[in-house]
Amino acid sequence: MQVHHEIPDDVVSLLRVARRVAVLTGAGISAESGVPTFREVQKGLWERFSAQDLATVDAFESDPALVWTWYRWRQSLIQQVEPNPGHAALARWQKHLTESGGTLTIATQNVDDLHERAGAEVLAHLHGSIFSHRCLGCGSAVELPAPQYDGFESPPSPEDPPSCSACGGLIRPGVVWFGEMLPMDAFEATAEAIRHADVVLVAGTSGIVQPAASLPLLALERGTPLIEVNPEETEISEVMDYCLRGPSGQLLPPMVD
Ligand code: BJW
Ligand code: ZN
Repeated sequence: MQVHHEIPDDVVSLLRVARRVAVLTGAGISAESGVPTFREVQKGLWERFSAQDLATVDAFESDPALVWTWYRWRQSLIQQVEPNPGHAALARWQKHLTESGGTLTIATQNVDDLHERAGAEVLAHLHGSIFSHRCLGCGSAVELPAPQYDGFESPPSPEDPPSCSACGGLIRPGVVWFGEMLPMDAFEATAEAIRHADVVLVAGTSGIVQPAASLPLLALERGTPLIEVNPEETEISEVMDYCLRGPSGQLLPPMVD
């Protein structure tokens, strides 16, 4: 593992010749847009809670209004922020590689839509989408517009989730909670992209949450170079060939252009 605060020449050369790039992103790539990450302490109403307290079926079943309101607040916040230069750089690089006959796949653990809004195509949303909904009881998909709260404030009081018109069950966000399976097609597509890549880039993830955190390890089977972009050391830094220490919004544009 080599740790760098600037982009070393051998990374520049590696990226210049890469034709098949697989990217795995996490909450850190959206941090500079103003979307809070999971391992940082939350603010306001949510200060007392961690992702592990809220992102589970048990939490939703025992206090549906609390968990629902957390998701409604996050939907509203995400709608009000913009993609940052990190998202934009990946979108540019994807377009450039695709036009020249290569590929750049993006698999994200994020439930936001900032990669798409920056103009990128996302291969896999490993943990689902915060803007989709389904019934907890019968699984029917439900369309609900995201709320628009004032600024980044939480809603003034907890709101109950709506109930399903077919079975009366509670409507839940279409995300993957702890203890739930990841969508198999998204997981398999990501594994395939990493197995066939000639460079794997991991940006803005703590590498704590499984099984997503183990996906980059598939690159080790073929000795594919692994590059991490993160201001901090992570659970998976040790297996990386290069750890580029800094915010993705600052490091990705010069890596790509
Ligand atoms: C920057 C930056 C900047 C800051 N630029 N970077 C093996 C061992 C132990 C436990 C398990 C295991 N296998 C499975 C488990 C259980 C569990 C798990 O992993 N637990 C861990 C806590 C240990 N996993 C699961 O339950 C998964 N399901 C599963 O395994 O199913 C099989 C099964 C079923 C039944 C029984 C048993 C097994 C599902 C995991 C679902 C995770 N869901 C969440 C919530 C999604 C919905 C929502 O958004 O609310 O997904 S949790 C949360 O963590 C979210 C994220 O996608 C995920 C990953 O977080 P991420 O993206 O890495 O963010 P952070 O906040 O952790 O890190 C941010 C990083 O950014 C940091 O490194 C910063 O330094 C960096 N950063 N600014 C670049 N500017
Ligand atoms: Zn239902």
